[in-house]
Amino acid sequence: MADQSFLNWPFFEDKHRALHAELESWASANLPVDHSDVDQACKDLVAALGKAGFLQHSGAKQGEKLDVRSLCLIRETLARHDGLADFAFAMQGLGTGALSLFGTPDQQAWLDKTRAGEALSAFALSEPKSGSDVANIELSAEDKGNHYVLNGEKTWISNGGIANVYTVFARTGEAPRAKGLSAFVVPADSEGLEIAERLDVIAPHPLARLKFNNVHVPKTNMIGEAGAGFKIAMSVLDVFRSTVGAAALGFARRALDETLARAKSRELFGAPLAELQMVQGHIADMALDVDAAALLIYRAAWTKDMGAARVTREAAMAKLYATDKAQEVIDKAVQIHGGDGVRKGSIVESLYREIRALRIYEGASDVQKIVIARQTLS
Ligand code: COS
Repeated sequence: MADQSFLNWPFFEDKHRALHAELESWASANLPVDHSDVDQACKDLVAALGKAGFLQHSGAKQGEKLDVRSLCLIRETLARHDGLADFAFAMQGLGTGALSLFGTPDQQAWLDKTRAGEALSAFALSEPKSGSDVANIELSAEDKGNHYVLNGEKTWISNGGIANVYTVFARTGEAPRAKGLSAFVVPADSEGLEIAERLDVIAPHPLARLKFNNVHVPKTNMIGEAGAGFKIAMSVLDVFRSTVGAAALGFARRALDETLARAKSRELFGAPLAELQMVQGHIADMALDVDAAALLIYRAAWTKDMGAARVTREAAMAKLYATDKAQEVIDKAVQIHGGDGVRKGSIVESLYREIRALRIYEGASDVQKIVIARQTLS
């Protein structure tokens, strides 16, 4: 069992400790799931997480508030048990984040379904020519009076192909670059919205390139105001970037756990690995990185929950540090496992593949450095 002493840190309340205990017991009984069909596995996971009540935390209707500490605790715990379960939970939150923060009551009706596990959601921001450079979005939304017409492409869209609803960021053209974007809620069955390509990656999950061919979207589906799309996207990422760090932390804790078990049980040169000082050096580094990442993540989450208008700097620090350090922690775990560490299907081998994308999506490590530097200089 992973170290739980962090739950006594002052960032947490009793409700968080109760949530953690409930989820830990659910995850121990239900995870990991079979990953051989990731589409079906994600649909099943969303249904199960919805039924068990955990998806209630993934969104917030008017009068409610997203609790970032709960989101982080859930992602950390799920990731420790099963990366795909974390993914399924995370997408329900990211995909509806703009609705939780800026949606009208009518638009928020989607949350009833996504939080019950009856609909899947996706966040459609990236395009072939705008991954890190969000202000360069080209997908156009033309104002036609009572509706908009969307044309263009989105790519690297997680849950693409299985989502029931997409949050789509498009160019409405009020001004150049960042000030000319708007956000829309677009049902997956909208005419003209097609899955152009399914994308396969080293730790598979549902992922696709989408094409919008004259997709008609009612004006009432615009989230927030025309031209506010960039700030809406950034506000959503301010909440969810800390949770990406939390998922990385879950992977790192699992890698540390596996390493401790290995170091205590495997003998080398007539004694357990754990007695070798070089192994102890690695374990010290791993434990330190895990605790430091947890401090940054829950600092960011707590700051947001306490009412900070923006946690751009805190969230960027949490994501950057936790994901980069988790990669190092897992690499050490692989090293200490020797041949077993690179054997297909071993736990540390799958962690090694799972962690890599977290240093890229929702703002690559390099982008987080830009964000931190700008915030520090301002
Ligand atoms: N919250 C609210 N507003 C924000 C904000 C935030 N976190 N970040 C920026 N803004 C505002 C700025 O204040 C600025 O508004 P004003 O001109 O009124 O001051 C506006 O948005 C434009 O910001 P900025 O000039 O910083 O935009 P840039 O084009 O330089 O882009 C980066 C900034 C690179 C940080 C942004 O494009 C980014 O985060 N890229 C990574 C995208 C990403 O995460 N992609 C993954 C997709 S999801 S898998």
